Amino acid sequence: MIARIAILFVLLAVVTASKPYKGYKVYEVQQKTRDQAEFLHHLEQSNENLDFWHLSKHLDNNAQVMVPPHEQRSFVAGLMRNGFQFNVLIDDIENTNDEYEALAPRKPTSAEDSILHNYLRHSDINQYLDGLAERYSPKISVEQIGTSHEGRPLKTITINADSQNPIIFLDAGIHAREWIAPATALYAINQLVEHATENADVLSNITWVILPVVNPDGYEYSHEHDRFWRKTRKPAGKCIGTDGNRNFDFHWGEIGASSNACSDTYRGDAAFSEPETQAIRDVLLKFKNRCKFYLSLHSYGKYLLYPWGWTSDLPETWQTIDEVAQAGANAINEATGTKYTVGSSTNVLYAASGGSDDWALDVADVPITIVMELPSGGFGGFNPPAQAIEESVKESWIGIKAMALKVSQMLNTID
Ligand code: 0X9
Ligand code: ZN
Repeated sequence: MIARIAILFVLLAVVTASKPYKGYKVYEVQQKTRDQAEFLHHLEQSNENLDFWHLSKHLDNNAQVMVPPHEQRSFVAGLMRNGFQFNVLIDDIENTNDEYEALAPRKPTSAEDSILHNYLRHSDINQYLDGLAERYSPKISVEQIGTSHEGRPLKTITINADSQNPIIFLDAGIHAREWIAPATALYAINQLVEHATENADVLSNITWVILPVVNPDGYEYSHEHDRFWRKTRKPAGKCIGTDGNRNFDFHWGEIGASSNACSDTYRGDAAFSEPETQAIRDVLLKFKNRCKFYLSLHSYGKYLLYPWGWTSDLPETWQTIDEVAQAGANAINEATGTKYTVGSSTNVLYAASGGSDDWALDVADVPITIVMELPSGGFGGFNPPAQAIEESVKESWIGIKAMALKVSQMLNTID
């Protein structure tokens, strides 16, 4: 009996423990030639154990790769054989996790304080939305637009719910580990609802619909079990999860989207196989013709990206989209000096098909669709430490607001 209880405890510990990252290193790799860029691209596609935190096809734009201990020798040997210059950016990820935890956030004094200094959990985020809807009804409303695989409610907040304005749809957190994205969406909500007078210029003729956490199962999993989890959590073959941003039904399963269920960029068993991507599909189709701007928040890299992600060709209307993205980049640059790179995702980053931005432009007829890759974290990586959330979200909001303003000024000319 005692033995059985002991086994149960061991099993429970294994099931609930966080994934250890002892000895995992992050390498920064310089790509100087086309051949070197090709080599890295091939590695990314072929070795699911290597986690490319950052990879751009542009020469001189360094790649950042997290490598588990058992792969490090062969990874380094491959780099040396191919004449790469590289350095170790993070020597042991586990230590940075400890450093993060040591920087424990202080006790929040209000909801706003909490948003600025903590990565809120999904239930707290939904509670914040529900509270706003109660306080500010009928201007503010909260709808459940779907349910995640594990049963979490996918809630949008609508700001100016009592008017029929053109819509800006903002989402965040399709990739679980990019916590700064939901934090930024929450700050946008806070500004638009609780500081409406200061933001009147982007509220006078626009209705905002915001989904702050697209992938709550993955988000919670990245808090509880594996800090670098990216995908959804629905089992797929012998592995778990689909990359939501490869799961949309537009050139689904083509370039840059893996058919291997264990890959971090798994496209899914079929287009829209995930309840989370279905929810975005349904809400954007419901607002077809009314939604004028779809902005999807990711991290990291300081990019403002627009379609196409499936080809290096540009959409016919790319100049209009570019104008909006440039307005965001310029506003941020003027305010803080931070420089964003603007362009089509295939041309400035890499080709990846099945993305929500491409689908929204082509199928849901949203005239302006942009992916904002927010800045990276303090130690390099996806998220700033909690202490730096405030600075990050405030800077990003300047760019989001400038893009919204540009769209609101264009409403007569875009359709
Ligand atoms: O690869 C992605 O899904 C995005 N980058 S991330 O590092 N956050 O994963 C970029 C998506 C750009 N859009 C398309 N490729 N459609
Ligand atoms: Zn992402």
